[in-house]
Amino acid sequence: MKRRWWKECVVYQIYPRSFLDCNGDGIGDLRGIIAKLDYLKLLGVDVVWLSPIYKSPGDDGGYDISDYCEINADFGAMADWEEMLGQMHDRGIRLLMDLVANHTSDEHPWFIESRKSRDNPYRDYYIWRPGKEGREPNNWASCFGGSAWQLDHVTGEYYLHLFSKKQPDLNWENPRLREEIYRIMRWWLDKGIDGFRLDVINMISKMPGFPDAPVVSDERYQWGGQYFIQGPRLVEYLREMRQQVLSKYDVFTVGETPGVTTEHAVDITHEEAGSLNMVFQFEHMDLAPRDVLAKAGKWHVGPWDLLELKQVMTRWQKELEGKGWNSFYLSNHDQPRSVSRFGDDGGHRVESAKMLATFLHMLHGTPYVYQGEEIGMTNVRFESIDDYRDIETLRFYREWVGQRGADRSEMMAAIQAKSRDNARTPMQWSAGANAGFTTGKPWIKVNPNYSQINVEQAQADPGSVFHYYRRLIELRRKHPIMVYGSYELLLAAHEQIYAFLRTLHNEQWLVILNFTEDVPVFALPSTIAFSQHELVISNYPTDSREDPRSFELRPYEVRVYRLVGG
Ligand code: TEU
Ligand code: CA
Repeated sequence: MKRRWWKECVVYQIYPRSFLDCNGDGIGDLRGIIAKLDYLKLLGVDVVWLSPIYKSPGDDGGYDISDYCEINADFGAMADWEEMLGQMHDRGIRLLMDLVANHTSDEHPWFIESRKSRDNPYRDYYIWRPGKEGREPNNWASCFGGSAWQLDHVTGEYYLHLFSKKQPDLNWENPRLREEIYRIMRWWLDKGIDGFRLDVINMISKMPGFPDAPVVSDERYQWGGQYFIQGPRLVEYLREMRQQVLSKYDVFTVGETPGVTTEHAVDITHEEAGSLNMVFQFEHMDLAPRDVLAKAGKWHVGPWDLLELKQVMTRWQKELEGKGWNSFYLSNHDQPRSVSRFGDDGGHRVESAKMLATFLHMLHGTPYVYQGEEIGMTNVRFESIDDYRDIETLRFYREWVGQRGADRSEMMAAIQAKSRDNARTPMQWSAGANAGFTTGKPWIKVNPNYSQINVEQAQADPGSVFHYYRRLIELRRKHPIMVYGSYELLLAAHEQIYAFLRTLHNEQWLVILNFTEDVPVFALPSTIAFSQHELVISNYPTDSREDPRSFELRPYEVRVYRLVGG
């Protein structure tokens, strides 16, 4: 396993719209990021993944791009971006830009041309098909609901959009289009960035013929993922991207790959034969019985099973070990806040946020921290749908409550638990007006708990989640075992404790996580022998002399022990 900087780093994701507003228009901006680079340096993160800041009509939070080489005026100008990059590099912080190459905005000049006529030179930049028997070319559903096809009256054909109808899918079968994407990648790399996060990159190859998806429900449109996830030419396209662009720069790439399997991940991230350094998998984001997932999809609300989490994470740890490389995240701009979803955002918010942070940093892979996670920010739970902004959330509500007459309170409960806006409320900097995010009217309301949960309070409190993240990041920098140690699950069948070993040479770290508010007794398997132990980190006051072989865990308690001399 070769040593690489992108294995050793900690990545911090910024959703710019909600990070910090410096010009009072209620929208986060690049100057806001510049103003907080010392904060990120203090936290200790090495890399920033910046969600899209390109020109965009904003239909899907900037993931609908109309000019890849122009900065969205909401965020500032190219000069601001260049200053931000310089200031990041001055602090030894690297920058990943978010490349959305599966689709553009329908306001991109390519699409404006493409829709003009069937023989337009840009026609084949996108995926156009005639209707079938008066309907869409096939029965695929869009990820945001409704059909994945939109009829365009100009030429009487349909275009494919796996997301919103303002996000037409690009046709990667077209080598001219692929070259355009590689040109854009080079343009940004030549400006000095350090890599890319690649949006839904495993969807760019679609099954030729666009076959209908099997009908598995009485819905009008069906999930067609088996025909566009890990499609027939994906590995070929990624190899070409590596050969044409990535191999020529010292860059770091992470592919966002919904539905990816460990087998696909090895193909994509293999140290020698792969094309990207790592991928984001989604299995731990869908911990629910298969029938619940089939019925409610991401909107399912209910308990998740720790045994399933242990199985999922252990499979990913073991099946990539020595072949590819794992990323690991618990939240991002598409997911609910991790302390609300996996911990306890009530009485044990601080303890469970620290326990989850330890889980994030102690697994074998590169950890990703999402803005606000480092101070234990929680889900927001707006009462009115009018306070939500996310297209996916609004479409869900409109279809189920508006068109199908579903129970409003039940749908609002699902939205409060799973809406992407849970992660998009403004970063909470202080207990001042609008949590110090803006002097104007924020584009989305601030979470009312900002007066208790904010950076100012966290920095002043030595026992805060923030200082705990700093310690974890510092430990990673000092101890190669956190980066390169192998992983071994312990107590596989325990329903409350997640325990595992990390081993590097003759050193072992024992990680013990209580995922509940109960007080189970931890008992170390007798097979684990050691002569000395040292308490590395814990989230409660703990007597370091206490024997780690057996003790009672407190609610959401985490302990990490260094064991030597087996
Ligand atoms: O997300 C792709 C994706 O899988 C999401 O649709 C996710 O599954 C869903 O939002 C969970 O609720 C990427 C971006 O991260 C997301 O913000 C964009 O909306 C999407 O692609 C289209 O670009
Ligand atoms: Ca602003």
